Amino acid sequence: MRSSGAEVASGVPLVVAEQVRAAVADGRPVVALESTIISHGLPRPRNLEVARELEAILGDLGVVPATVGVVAGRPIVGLGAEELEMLATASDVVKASVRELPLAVAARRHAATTVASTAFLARAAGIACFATGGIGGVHRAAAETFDESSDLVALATTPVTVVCAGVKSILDVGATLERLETLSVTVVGYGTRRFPGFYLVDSGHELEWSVESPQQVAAVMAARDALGLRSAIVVANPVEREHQLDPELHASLVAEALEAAAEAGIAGKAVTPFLLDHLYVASGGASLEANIWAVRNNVNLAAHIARAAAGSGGPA
Ligand code: PSU
Ligand code: MN
Repeated sequence: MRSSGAEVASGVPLVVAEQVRAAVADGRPVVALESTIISHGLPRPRNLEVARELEAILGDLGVVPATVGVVAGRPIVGLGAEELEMLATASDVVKASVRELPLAVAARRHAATTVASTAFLARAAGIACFATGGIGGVHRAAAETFDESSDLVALATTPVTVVCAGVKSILDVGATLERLETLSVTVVGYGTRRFPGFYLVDSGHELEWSVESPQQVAAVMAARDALGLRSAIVVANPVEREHQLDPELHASLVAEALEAAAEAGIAGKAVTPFLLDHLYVASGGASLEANIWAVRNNVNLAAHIARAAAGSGGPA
């Protein structure tokens, strides 16, 4: 069942799955999930299994999953099983950040949404909480290429809470943290004052603030809203130590992947999928396992945050 009760803007109906619409209307917990990680970030057929598993983790915790994507030009919040399968298996799925949304909608294309476009569409559907693996940020050669993810801009202007394991470690983590500061994006460590490194527990960068419980995150969200701020809250949640990639292996893999990308002349939005795939192949699949563990961990925490924010999270 579909409802078009929300609109991105007049004329572009945002398709919100009925169970998502009802949960938002009733103030029950909902967590949004992105689809770029499914279509472009994870190898097939594991991508579809993971997409389904993430929805199941939420469901088991009493939270309504809302995976976001664009199917035949229709932006959907709460993809159905067939739509999810299509975005995971079709060969003509474009990677759509915010600026590609109008193109994908007008051309009636299938599109996977990034952190930026997922946050935008989720917020339009009234969803405040969102889980992913790692957010985009400043690429290492940004001083020459100007390559910065538009995730940063979206986080500056979209009042959602994004649970992530840091930024992708293929990026310039320090520069990304500086940009998040410039853009007034609230960043808080979950149970740590070390900014996590996506595949790693610790990126080597410090955080000034940490929280210890979902209830504390919910309190920060409430304060942000009470202050009338429109920026995102990034909850940096480290992968469990037993699931992290070996830090030494990680360092050599990333250096190798960056070299391969430069040699192959990869640029623009193809950079992230190329590097992730290179890491996957070069690590014999180990990077994939760490990636999946990080996402699971984030989805689990996002569920508890959404429950706390909805007032069903139990005692503080
Ligand atoms: N992290 C991953 N896999 C991914 C991404 C992040 O482990 O596929 C995706 C997210 O959708 C993120 C996007 O929003 O990459 C950023 O891409 P870019 O750097 O081109 O903005
Ligand atoms: Mn880019």
